[in-house]
Amino acid sequence: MESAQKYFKTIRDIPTKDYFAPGHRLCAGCGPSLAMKLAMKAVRMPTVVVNATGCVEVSTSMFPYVSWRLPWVHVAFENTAAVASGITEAFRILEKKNRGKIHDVIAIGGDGGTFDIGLQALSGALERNHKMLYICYDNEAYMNTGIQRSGATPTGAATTTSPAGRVIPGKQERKKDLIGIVAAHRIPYAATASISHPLDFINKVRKALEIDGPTFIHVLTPCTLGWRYPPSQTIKIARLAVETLYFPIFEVENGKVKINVRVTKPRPLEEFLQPQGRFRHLFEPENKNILENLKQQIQENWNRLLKLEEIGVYA
Ligand SMILES: Cc1ncc(C[n+]2csc(CCOP(=O)(O)OP(=O)(O)O)c2C)c(N)n1
Repeated sequence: MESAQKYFKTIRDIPTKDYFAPGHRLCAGCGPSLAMKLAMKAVRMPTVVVNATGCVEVSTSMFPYVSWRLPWVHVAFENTAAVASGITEAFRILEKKNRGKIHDVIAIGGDGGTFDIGLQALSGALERNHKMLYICYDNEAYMNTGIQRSGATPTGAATTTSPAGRVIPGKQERKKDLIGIVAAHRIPYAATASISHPLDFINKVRKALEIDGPTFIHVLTPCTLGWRYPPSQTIKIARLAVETLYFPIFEVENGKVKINVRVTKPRPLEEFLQPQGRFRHLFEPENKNILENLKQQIQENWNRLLKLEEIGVYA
C-alpha cells in the first residue's frame, strides 16, 4: 500500500494518549467514533476542535460529561468552517501581540453538515486561505435525526426520505463529488481516507496539520444503524468500500493526485452492498438498472481518478 505514511510508520508509533475519551454515547460499532479517536491521535498540541451538530457532537457532550480532552467548541451546521477560520485568525493576532500561542484548528462536520448545510462557509474558509484542517466524516446520511438522505447518500440507498418501495427504489440522485469541489479551490491539500486504513488516515491528519494553509480530509465512516449491518462489521464494510472501488483512497497535494491505496484487483461491488440493509432492494430483479447505474458511476469515478493522477487536477 502506498500512503502518506511519514509520521507514524507502524501502529507502535501511534501515541497512546487519547484526546478523544471513551465513555461517549455513540453506538457500538460507530464508524464516526473510530474516526474521531484516530484523528485525535495525530494532533499536535495546542489544538482546538470546532464541531458541527451531528451524531459526534451530541453524543460526546451530554451534560455533565464531555469526551474531548482538548479545547472543543460546538457550533451550528452552517457556520462550522466560519467559526474555525475566526478562531485561527484570533490566535494569529494574539501571537503577534505576544498574548497567546498559535493553536492548530480542526473543524469537524458530518456529511449533512459539510456536503449540504455548511458548504458555503467551507467554501469561504478555503477561499480565504486560513490555516485550518476541516475533517468531514461521511456516514452518507443525516444520521442523528433519523437517517435522512444527504448530498453524500449514494444512488439507490434507502433512507427515511428516500425509502425503497413502490414509488422509488431508494435515492434517485448521485453522490456529490465533494473532494472535487474542495480541490477546485486549489488548496494545498485535500485527501480521502477510511477508518479501515488507520495509519493512512492518521498520517494524513498530521500531514494536513503541518501544512500552512487550508486542508481537507474526507473520511468514510460506516454507520451500523443507518446502513443496517451488525455493529461488529464496521471495519470490514469500510475496507470493502475501498477494495470494491466504491470509495477510493487518494490525496490531492498542490493539484497533484496520488492514489494511496492502489486497488489492482477490485472486488465485485456486490460484496460491499449485500451486507447492508439500505441496499437490499437493489438485488430485486426490477432494480437491476439501479445496481448497474451505481456500478457504472463507480467505474467512471475510478477511471477519472487514474487519468487525474496522470494530468493533475489543475490541468
Ligand atoms: C440548522 C439546523 N438544521 C437542522 C438541525 C437538526 N439536526 C441535528 S443533527 C442533524 C443531522 C446531522 O447530519 P450529519 O451532518 O450528516 O451528521 P450525523 O448526524 O450523520 O453524524 C440535524 C439535521 C440542526 N441542529 N440545525
